[in-house]
Amino acid sequence: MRKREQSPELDESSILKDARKIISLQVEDRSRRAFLLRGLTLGGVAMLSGCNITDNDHVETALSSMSRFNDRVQGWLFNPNAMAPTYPESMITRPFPFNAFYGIDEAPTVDEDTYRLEVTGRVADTHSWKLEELRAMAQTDQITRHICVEGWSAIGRWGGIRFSDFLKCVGADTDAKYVGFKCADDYYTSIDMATALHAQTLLTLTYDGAVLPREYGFPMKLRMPTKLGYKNPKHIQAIFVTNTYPGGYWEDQGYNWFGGS
Ligand SMILES: Nc1nc2c(c(=O)[nH]1)N[C@H]1C(S)=C(S)[C@@H](COP(=O)(O)O)O[C@H]1N2
Ligand SMILES: [Mo]
Repeated sequence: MRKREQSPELDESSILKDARKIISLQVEDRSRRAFLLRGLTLGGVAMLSGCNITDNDHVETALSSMSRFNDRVQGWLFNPNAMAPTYPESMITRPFPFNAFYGIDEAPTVDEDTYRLEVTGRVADTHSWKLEELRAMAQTDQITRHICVEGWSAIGRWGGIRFSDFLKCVGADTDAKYVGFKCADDYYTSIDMATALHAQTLLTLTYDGAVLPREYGFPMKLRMPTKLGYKNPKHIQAIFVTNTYPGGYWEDQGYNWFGGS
């Protein structure tokens, strides 16, 4: 980046506030996060990003490239063989909390009979799936903790298809970087391939032994106990495999993209 003149509108405290938001790390590791954020000064950001930060546009560019850098580091640190904790049935949170970017009454109603799951991008088989076809695949169950950045966590039991089995079945290019999701409520997100292939990543069709209820994401929620709540898309309508960064609903507003351990 080219050296620029200092802009008089430069407001260090508001930039640092944005920096903290954009570069924020996962909440499970609060002490490390607090440490990193306390140590973050504007000079430090400039040094780390190799940029002379002098106006807001450049700050924005530097910070989002740092955030992408941060995602890459988290990707390198991700251990595909490390399992998230599982819990006994007695620890399930009842009732399980609802969360979305709207109220519970506005959760979308998806019609079971006309529903088709679209699968596109770097896959050999792009046919659209009926729910009954998905239910006919091998199913597995797990009790794990869901952690939301809004400050709550809850233990629940989800059942469905191991996502790595599904990706194999559609002939996905597992060397591709991303798997993206589009949802019935305009929500969207995307994940790294290593997490997509993790043994605990499930394409879930049930909650607590029954068909996934409307509020928890009928007909389908991708459940990843290694990632924060907002990375777990509900009401999935389309899945695509790609090398082009797809972002996400909250990620595009500054939440960390990797969003997990
Ligand atoms: N389609 C869709 N998926 C979504 C969201 C959403 O608004 N729409 N919110 C996310 C967030 S922030 C959380 S914490 C969880 C909440 O899931 P729950 O209602 O089953 O608790 O869903 C995630 N997946
Ligand atoms: Mo969340």
